[in-house]
Amino acid sequence: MGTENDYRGFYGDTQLLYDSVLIELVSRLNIIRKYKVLNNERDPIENIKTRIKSPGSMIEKLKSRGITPMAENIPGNIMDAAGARVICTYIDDVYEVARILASQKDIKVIEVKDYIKEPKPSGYRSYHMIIEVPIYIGEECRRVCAEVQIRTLSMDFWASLEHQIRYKHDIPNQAIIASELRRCADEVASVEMNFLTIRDMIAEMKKEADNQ
Ligand code: 0O2
Repeated sequence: MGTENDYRGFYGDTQLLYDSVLIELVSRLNIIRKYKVLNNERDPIENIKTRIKSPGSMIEKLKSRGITPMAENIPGNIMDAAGARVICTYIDDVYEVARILASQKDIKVIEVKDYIKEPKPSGYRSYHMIIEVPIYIGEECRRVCAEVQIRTLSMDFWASLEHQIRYKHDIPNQAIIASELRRCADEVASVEMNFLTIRDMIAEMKKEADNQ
């Protein structure tokens, strides 16, 4: 984790682009929440986190692509310098938030990776979008890319723990741990489906009771 000065030192003027695109994204997501609640629907979002890729990770990423690790080489080459993680309550909320964002006419969807339909070999589940968003820097309109990771509480629970464990390199038998983590991912996904079924059962019971 770099300090604010590390970020400023590395990102220079591009930092304003990434700070701004994240402000814009969070604002659009919060408007989705308000609009849902005003329409007597559930707020689909539990919380939103944002980050600008750490200078260390960004330098590694640029080098791995054979690009000189300088801030001016980021826009146009790297699309996940700015990232928002949107934690939703249920799986259907994930797809609803993604659908609404993609439907906004001035947003261009560059890439979608649906690791919910096709989880990663690690067991990781999440819906990833790279989108291009217009932002105004003073009078000038710039189109800036950002990565949006949308996932449920349970997907985030698994990913956060797995991320912590994965960075402990003194694990003697990686294969066993990887297989255990995949098993946990399957169990978490199954519990999540049970919650969804219970939610739908309650809604059905309520509808029947209201009709009587
Ligand atoms: P950071 O900065 O810590 O978020 P690409 O970015 O396209 O070159 P890749 O791997 O194809 O590389 O991108 P992908 O699959 O969209 O995933 C990128 C991000 O997803 C990662 O960011 C993680 O945040 C998350 N992620 C992907 N796989 C896993 C996983 O197995 N476990 C967990 N916990 N998270 C995962 P970075 O790159 O790590 O950087």
